[in-house]
Amino acid sequence: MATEYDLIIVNGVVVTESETNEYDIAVKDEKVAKVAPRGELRDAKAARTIDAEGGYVMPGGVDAHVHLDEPPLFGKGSTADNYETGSRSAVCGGTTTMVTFAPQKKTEDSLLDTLRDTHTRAKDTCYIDYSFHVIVGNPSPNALSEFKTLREEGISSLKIYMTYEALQLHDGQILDVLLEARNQQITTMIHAENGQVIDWMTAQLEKRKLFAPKYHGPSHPPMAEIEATHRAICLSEFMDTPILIVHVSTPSSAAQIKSAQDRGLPIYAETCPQYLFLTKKDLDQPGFEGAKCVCSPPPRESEADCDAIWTGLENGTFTVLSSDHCPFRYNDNVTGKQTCITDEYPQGHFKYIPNGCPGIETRLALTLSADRLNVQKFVEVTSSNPAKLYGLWPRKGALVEGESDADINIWYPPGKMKEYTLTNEMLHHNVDYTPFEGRNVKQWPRYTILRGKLVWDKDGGGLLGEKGYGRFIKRGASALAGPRKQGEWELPL
Ligand code: DUC
Ligand code: ZN
Ligand code: ZN
Repeated sequence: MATEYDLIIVNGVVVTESETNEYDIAVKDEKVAKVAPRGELRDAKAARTIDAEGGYVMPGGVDAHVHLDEPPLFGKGSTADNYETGSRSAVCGGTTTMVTFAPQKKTEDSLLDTLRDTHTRAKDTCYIDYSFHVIVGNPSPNALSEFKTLREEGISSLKIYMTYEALQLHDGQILDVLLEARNQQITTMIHAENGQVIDWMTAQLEKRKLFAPKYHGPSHPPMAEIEATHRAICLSEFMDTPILIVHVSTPSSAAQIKSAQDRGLPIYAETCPQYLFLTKKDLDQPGFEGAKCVCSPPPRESEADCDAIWTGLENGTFTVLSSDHCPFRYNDNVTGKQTCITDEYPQGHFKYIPNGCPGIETRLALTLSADRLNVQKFVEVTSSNPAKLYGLWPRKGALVEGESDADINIWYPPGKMKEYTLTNEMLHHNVDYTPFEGRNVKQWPRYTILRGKLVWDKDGGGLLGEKGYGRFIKRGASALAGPRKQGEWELPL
């Protein structure tokens, strides 16, 4: 007799952002075909059955902030992971969809050329499904005119920067971008740090000959983020269009975001594991070691800051928890962290350290192992909300019969996984360190399924997926960040 289903997952505790229940799941033709009360599929025929043994069964992770195969933009080096190694690392940590960046430089006039180039880099090399946000480095009239085509090409979000010489936009340019994004229902992500404050603080530190990695922290003071967050909210309110403030690190920025949300403004926010697990201490390591944790914004002062960021996840201030995987090798003076070690600065100079940390593989396991978020909230911020926010839902981030791709993580049942200490050797990226070395891990995806195919089996061969199985996914408008009002923006007179 022909099999009815390709795969059945039995004895799991299914967790979505809206419920936790004992369900079995049947998969057919890459899709979730049935979600039924436990035992109801017992007579169904399937090519394969996986016994979840009481472990959590969740939608696969959606990581909506990932840098792969990028040129130098954030300091001197270029990213260590390409689409192959980055997506390989992702799948081994339970992430089944990623949204990476297609960066337009200031010297370039077209976003469509950037998009084409990024497609070429990703094509046939990904282990997981993917899409791109465009980074708008030059909002020229031509680039703005291309927003409409971007939407047609399935790109419904972009990122802009309020800092970095190579990318920083001034407020008039930000308004240009927000206006056109509003017209085309594109969600604008904003890196909110005041570039001039950072430059000024950097000059103060240089005058005092303070170059060590730990001075990256004071060169990016909380005030630079707080001021830029406030300005971004004001610009968004003025333009009456949604924004998403990326990688928020300070409690005061989170408080401003919450108060804007409480006023009904469409302000969304993201945080990252760096701001939950790392502090200033991690930047203040012997020798050059602190460079491993140089990212922007930097890890903040104390555990109390991390605690406030966890609270922001719990109370809904943060819509999404992304990795901001921005990988640079440590022992590498050509493209990595040590490019800043030169004849002029034999110990290195913090301002040239490429900004970014790897984390695409550790995001889910570290966050779940921390036991801070309830499991539905965990699914919401790591999978469902990124899918909703960026126009992928319910195809991704959900387990809806007939609609969702069968992207599924099955976690270890209680007591089945031995706790261990994370080391970089366990990971699958092309980076020679993890900023989370030595952290305690109590959970890891045991099985990961992508469009019905078993791509990760931790105890049965590890990586089973294949390079090139990942597909580009065209995205629609955001299901969360819709326009507040329909119609043209009206000049306030
Ligand atoms: N911003 C990012 O989004 N990623 C890495 C560096 C940065 O500043
Ligand atoms: Zn950024
Ligand atoms: Zn980033």
